[in-house]
Amino acid sequence: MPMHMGFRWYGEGNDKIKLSDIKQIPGVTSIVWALHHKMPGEIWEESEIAEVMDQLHAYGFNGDVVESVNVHDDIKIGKPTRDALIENYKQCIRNLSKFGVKVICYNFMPIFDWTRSNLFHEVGDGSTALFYEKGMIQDDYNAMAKYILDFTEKYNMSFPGWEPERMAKLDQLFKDYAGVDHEKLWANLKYFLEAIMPTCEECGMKMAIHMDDPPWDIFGLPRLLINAENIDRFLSMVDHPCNCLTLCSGSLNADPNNNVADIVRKHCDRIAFAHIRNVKHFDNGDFSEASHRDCDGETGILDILKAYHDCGFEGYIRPDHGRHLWDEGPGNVRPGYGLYDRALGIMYMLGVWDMLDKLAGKVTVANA
Ligand code: DNO
Repeated sequence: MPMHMGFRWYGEGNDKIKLSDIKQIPGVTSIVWALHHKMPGEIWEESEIAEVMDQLHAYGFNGDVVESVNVHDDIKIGKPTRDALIENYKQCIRNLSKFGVKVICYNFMPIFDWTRSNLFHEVGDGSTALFYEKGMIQDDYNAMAKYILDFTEKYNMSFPGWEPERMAKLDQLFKDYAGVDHEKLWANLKYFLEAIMPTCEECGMKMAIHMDDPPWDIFGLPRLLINAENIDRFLSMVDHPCNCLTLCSGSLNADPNNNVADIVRKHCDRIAFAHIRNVKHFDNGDFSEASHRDCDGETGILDILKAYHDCGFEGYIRPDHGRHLWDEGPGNVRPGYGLYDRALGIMYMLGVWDMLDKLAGKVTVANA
């Protein structure tokens, strides 16, 4: 069985890109989706899941991968309320599995999901991309959050992991996390995973933790999924086939010391979901996102794809953030999630993959 090519879609009424657009990109079989109106801790009801699945099936896509079912802060902090919230999480796993979902992507980053200082940075060729200016993400978390939240408010959109309801309580959240250092966070992650593994096993669900983005502590908050050593620790801490990775090449490679291809070769059987994103580094620690073409960044896209191919990867893979091209700009595109560059990324990835198949004497079969 080959790997499954996916495309992230934010849902009817929440994404300008239509399923009929995605259908025209060669090779896509899987829509990576979520119920974006759900707050962390809420149960995803069967009727809500069924509605999305019907939309996907109407175009012949599967909805095997959900990104993300977000984990409530109380679980990450280790508050007494966590047990009830974990029960709700288990119910989400059960409900999703009834509709064929096989992989849940999630993250265990305190307070903030992915973090950038500029959502539309000029790349130099007329396109724009997400940008991280190290100096801007140092002390003032309120200023950073304000930049993101002003944007989402202005353009009437919400970003996953940046729910305004949570962000409104930012100072309180920081207080709640005050006692949570790296070791405490590891312990709380272990507690969460050990509690849900039996349900995952029962349901055939793989939990695929996303890498921390960027892969270092920010604003004094600990981050765990940041390098090969910590990935080893994570996988052995709960050594269960349902405890898997969303190996995000761009998140990890924001730290140029990380070699993603080596991690693929070491842990291929525990990678349920692969995100392919390319990053260009600057000497002062800033980084910009780049096209998927290997030589446009320093992530080693060709080595990574070769590693997946050599390992016989049969999981799900998707292009990650793309640049904003042509008529895409603030107001008409979700930052990082335009149509064009991700479609180009898919063609690049499939071009490489098909050639690797051919060199290995395998026949590539088109999707129906
Ligand atoms: C950003 C994404 C992340 C990812 C979550 C997973 O574009 O890669 O927001 O979905 O961290 O929980």
